[in-house]
Amino acid sequence: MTIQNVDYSTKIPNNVGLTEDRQVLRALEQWHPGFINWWMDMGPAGFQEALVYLRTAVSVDPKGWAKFDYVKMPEYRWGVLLAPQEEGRKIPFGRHYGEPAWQEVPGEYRAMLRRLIVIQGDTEPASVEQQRHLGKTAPSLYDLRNVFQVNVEEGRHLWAMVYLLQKYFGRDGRDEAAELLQRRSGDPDKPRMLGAFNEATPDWLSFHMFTFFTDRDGKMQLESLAQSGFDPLSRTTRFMLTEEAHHMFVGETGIGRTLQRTCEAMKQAGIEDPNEIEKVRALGVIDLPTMKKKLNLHYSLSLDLFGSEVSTNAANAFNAGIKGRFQETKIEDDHKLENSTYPVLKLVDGEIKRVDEPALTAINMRLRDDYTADCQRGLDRWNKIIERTGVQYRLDLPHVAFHRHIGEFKELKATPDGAIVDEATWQRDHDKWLPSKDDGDFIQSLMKPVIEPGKFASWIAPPRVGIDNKPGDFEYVKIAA
Ligand code: BYC
Repeated sequence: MTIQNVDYSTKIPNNVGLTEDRQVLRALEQWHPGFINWWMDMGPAGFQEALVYLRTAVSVDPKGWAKFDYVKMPEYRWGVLLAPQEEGRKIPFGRHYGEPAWQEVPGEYRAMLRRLIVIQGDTEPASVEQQRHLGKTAPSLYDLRNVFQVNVEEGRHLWAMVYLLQKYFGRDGRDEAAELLQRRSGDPDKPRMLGAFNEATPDWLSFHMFTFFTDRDGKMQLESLAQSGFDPLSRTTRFMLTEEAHHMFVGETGIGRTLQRTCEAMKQAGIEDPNEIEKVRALGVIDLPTMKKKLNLHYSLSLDLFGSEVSTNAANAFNAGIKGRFQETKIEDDHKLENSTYPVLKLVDGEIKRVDEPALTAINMRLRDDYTADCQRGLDRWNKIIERTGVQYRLDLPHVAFHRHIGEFKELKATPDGAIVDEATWQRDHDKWLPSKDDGDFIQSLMKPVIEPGKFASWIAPPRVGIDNKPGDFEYVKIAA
């Protein structure tokens, strides 16, 4: 076995030499049935027997790492795949800057590392649980296949974190791995760990917003863990990022296609004003102001995933060399941040002001700023789609103080423009900024399944190209397998 090729001879495909690592192999094999039970209970409802045209990771070679074929989801080969080890890799930041990367867990950072790995691991099954009912209302077989692809890969990302727990954290790791299968998204007694992963994903617009905004938090967090001085975590997350790109593609193109369809329908019907909501809805498409409300919701929920703007947890993880910044190795500074500052938006005397904070404690804020810039680039592409149709409307990101539950602005009520308002105004107006019950009901009314190959629901345009370059009428999911 080379490091590039995946060993399929064991029950668990891997490129980490599991055959020779009997103890870890046994631990993973013991965990496997629980995972399958969880997948059957909490994975895509109603489609476990369907044949789905899925990609499976078969190598970690960037030039050809996946193969496509029809698979029943419970038979998907969830594997443990790490990016190849970089010879002589050094810790790229923090107080151990320049020392050789760790191949074992440094004792003093054990608890911190375990916590980060568990939090990362917890989000993966959570998202599968959140999305489990979407299959029943998929707008096409193409989209149906995409949600399942995302789901099986989130399952693999859970495996990736469970491997680290089982291999490097002994008994505690095994306990944590078991608990990852016990918490449930939205369960009042055993919720998932982070806020956004306990929210419902009630419809496909939410799913596409989630894969654009929340998977993009995933990208940023994985990018910072990919910098880690703990080499196995770095290598695992680097390979996860390869898969993650498709998830964000699903979100970005899903929203892009929805915008396209709405704008085309408006133009065809001669509707110039995007605020003529009832007229637009009567065309069987989702009006742009409702899409903006969903965007406000998912962006603000995702901002919460970056933790507090000023955080000693984040400073400690950076100092320790455990979690770095986005593209750490490309940043030109001392990578220790002992004397630098970073501007943070804070509430000062009732006003939102920019304040310089020690850069070390502002690590979350910096990552969040990088995230916002990345989101904005996606919005620019969406706005181009709208613009090309000739409809006069622009999407923008709400202010970071809007609708927050974590950090500096959690006690505050602010509009999407960042104006501070009192509780009464918020209560009166929040339906203008966030999806209301009526908006939800309307979107739900459009969520009718379309399962004929090559056909699409009224509210979404077909994709420009198929998955794996398949033709438009390709049968991505054989439902009655
Ligand atoms: N909800 O210093 P603080 C993905 C807690 S998504 C609930 O402000 P810190 C994916 C925090 O735990 C990426 N609790 O924040 C996407 C702490 O509690 P304790 C997932 C929260 O620690 C789509 C306290 O508040 N990966 O992969 O600097 C589909 C004070 O914490 C929240 C990661 O997040 C919240 N939103 O930063 C599938 C990476 N925020 O310990 C997958 C690993 C904070 O005092 N995690 N708290 O009880 C981390 O790096 C950090 O833990 C966080 C928080 C960025 C989440």
